Amino acid sequence: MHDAGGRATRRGILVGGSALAATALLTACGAATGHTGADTAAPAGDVWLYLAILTGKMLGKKGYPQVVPADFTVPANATIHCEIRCFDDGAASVPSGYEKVKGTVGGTVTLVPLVQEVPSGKGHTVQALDPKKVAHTITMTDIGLNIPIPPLTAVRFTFKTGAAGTHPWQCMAACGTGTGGWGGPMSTDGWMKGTMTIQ
Ligand SMILES: [Cu+2]
Repeated sequence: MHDAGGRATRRGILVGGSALAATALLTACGAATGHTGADTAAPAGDVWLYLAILTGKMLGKKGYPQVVPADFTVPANATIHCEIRCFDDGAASVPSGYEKVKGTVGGTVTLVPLVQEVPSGKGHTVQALDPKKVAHTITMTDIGLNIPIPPLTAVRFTFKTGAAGTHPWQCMAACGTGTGGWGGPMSTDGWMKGTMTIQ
């Protein structure tokens, strides 16, 4: 399932013809230990993690937004600088509380608008989003991490990992198909749910 999704993603991007999105995607697929971001400085030894959120339209699979990669690995006992570029332009309803940032260093995320698919400016730092402006979340209940993600935005934050283990994540914004928007990608591994492995 994950492999099939990944192949569909890469094919969809190439068909879509978006070089910028493809660049973001390839970066995301690197899943990023030790990769230094070109546009943001980090202290040596810190770890970068890049994720992208692509739309069903980009992927050629209507109604199926996808976090790419949905399964990713980060080192144990490390400081992780994460950027999630959300190319989705629409919001979805989110249960009360999931619009709040939880589990990051400082309890905040920095929101940088995407202009022509590229982060533009320094953005602004928040502890929560307007609940009506959440497109997706990456939520790991077991470690208390909740990252609300608005449309067409790069979300930047830092978090610290503990011991090795696996942690499932689930999007809590009803971005899928079917009743209440909780079907399709929301209930399918590799799309709006996946696993973070700490090793
Ligand atoms: Cu979602």
